Amino acid sequence: MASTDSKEHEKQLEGWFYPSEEIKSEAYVSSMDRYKELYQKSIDDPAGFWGDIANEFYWKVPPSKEKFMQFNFDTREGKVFIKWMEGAVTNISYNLLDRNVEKGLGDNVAFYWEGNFPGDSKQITYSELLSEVCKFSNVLKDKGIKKGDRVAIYMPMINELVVAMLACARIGAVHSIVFGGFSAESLAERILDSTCKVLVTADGSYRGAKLIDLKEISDEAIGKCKDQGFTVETCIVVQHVGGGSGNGTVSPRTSPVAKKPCPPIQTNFNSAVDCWWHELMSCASDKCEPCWTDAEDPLFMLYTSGSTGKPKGVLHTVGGYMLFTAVTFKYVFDYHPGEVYWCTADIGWITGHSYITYGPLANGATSVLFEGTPFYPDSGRFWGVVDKYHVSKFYTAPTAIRALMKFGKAVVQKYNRKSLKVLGTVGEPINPEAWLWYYRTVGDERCVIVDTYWQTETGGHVITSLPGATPMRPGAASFPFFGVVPAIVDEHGKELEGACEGFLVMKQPWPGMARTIYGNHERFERVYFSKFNGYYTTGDGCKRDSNGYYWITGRTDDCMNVSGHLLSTAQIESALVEHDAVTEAAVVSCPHKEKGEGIYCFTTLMEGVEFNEQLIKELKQKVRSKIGPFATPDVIQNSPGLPKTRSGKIMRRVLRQVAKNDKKIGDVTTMADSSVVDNLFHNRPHVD
Ligand code: 6R9
Repeated sequence: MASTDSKEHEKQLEGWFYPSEEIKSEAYVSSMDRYKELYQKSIDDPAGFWGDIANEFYWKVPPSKEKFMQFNFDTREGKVFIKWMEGAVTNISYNLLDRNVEKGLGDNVAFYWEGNFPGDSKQITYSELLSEVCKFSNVLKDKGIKKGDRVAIYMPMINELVVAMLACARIGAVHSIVFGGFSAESLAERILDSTCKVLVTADGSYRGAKLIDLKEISDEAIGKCKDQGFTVETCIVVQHVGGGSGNGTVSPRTSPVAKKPCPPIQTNFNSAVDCWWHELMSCASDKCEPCWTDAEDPLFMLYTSGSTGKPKGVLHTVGGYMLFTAVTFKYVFDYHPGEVYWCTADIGWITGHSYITYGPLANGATSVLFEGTPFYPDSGRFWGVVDKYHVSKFYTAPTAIRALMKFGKAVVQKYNRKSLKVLGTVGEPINPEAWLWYYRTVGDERCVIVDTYWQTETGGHVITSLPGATPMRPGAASFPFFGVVPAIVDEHGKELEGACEGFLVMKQPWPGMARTIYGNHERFERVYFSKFNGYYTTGDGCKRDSNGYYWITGRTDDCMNVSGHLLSTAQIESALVEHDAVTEAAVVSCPHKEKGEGIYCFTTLMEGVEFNEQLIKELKQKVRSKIGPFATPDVIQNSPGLPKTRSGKIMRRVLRQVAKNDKKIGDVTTMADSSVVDNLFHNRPHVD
């Protein structure tokens, strides 16, 4: 016992963990030498490397060798552009569905749907999914949607969400999915930016015991669009919780807590705009010839927070994204046919797009699609679902791991979990304590952990470990994926060698990289390519150790990572100053035990306004309704004065120290009035 303990201690001190022989023996890439060999090929011969992968897909017109990768990252040389396989013709829904059915996988389960309420579950096979996608493609066409049109999707985690996105892809329409936690205002802003004539939603969804009234929020968003002079012509509503009128084919969801059907919700139905999904589907044909698209035609857009308040509609295209999500899914999770995979993310974020829908389906995989939360009906839910479907590859976020840690081991150990082999993490840097808990308590020291670093803009994993190859270090994203060439630069844009720390940039494109910001290519160039000439700037800080491992240190711009969600400080500030009582607001992140980063707001009030509990409540509500509940501030501090430079710029660096209650504020010689800082420290509210 003593010797195991000391061995354990040593291992932990060194911080190295190794994949087991069992994992190695079945891995596609089973050593670092093999990884290096494949990586080198991907860099030396992109057309050969990606050409082999492209050959596994169906192309109406195959990619030509000369046109595999074309790009310009240097604004001094002209417009920034990124193209992969331009001129090749394919359809991604055909490759995800028809091709797999033709290969004989038609009866394989594509998704085990697990509802919010235990016992509420169903499954959909590849053939069934194909038929539903064809039907909904015909519905969309019938509603006037043509190639290139944008379709907004605001849905819970249900099969119909996957159907809607693949139907868009089938007819060449561009889906714009808005996460179901966003407010009506955020939904309207996104519909307006991309002028979506059709919105697909559901009557509602339960998350734990809480009902989210998606239709009501959709109605409000449609109203806000109208106020701006834009008409959403059609709103297609899935009857998921059994709300409203119409010939419901869906039985109301049953709450195990109440042991009776959930109370039906009153769904407002405006027959000029609203249509029930099941009514349209019941008379649609299940055959639909795909629209043959160029590899560089748009596939979808997804909004992500920017340094300014306005979200960016990041645009991805068909061909490169298909190859990249397929290949990263296969290698990073080491997915083998017959295994069950589960990504707990919401499809409303990029993780769900790439690693619930596109990557897994491109591989003919079987996945779990989960509507609920990790804590409902209790904090053992994840492991219960893992056992129920014999999940072997599991993918979640550090914020979920940290939240589960506090419930202790027993609730995890109640479940078998023997099916698990690879445990993935994504969304933010994982602290070693959470990593060790994931490794020991969830994975029984038997499973491999893959820490996958990537972004909405990168489309798929760019820095990650591989299950059978990479010796693991808690907190290190490890090494670049095939085709990805990272560099670390100093603030002058000089590339640093060997062990170093600086800004993480990329030197050349990989197939899954974003091509532009929808409707604003100039912003794309400014945000990602103007800081360091010739490089794609990720916005993240990074350190490389003497073994060549990459460790992401967090955002270097005005974005915060709250529970794995990127939020811009400017967006929260503009919500706060909309309140009549506030004249100025400054928002910074502060360390938070579960969320990784919390939201700390400094507000300067109008003369004569009293700062009290009621006002704090109103300000929090303001942010919730402008952005969404996940952006609710953790702390609001009354700040009659803010630290500013003589030129009037708010010194956030100083505010971050106040938020942390750390008096080491550094050089303040440029500060106009340094007495404000003492006041801020003095008046810090009590924070847990
Ligand atoms: C996939 C996704 C992107 C930002 C990114 C970085 C952070 C994501 C990470 C990570 C450290 C990891 N991030 N994965 N940081 N280690 N494994 O989350 O996309 O929502 O666009 O966020 O998330 O800061 O720049 P997105």
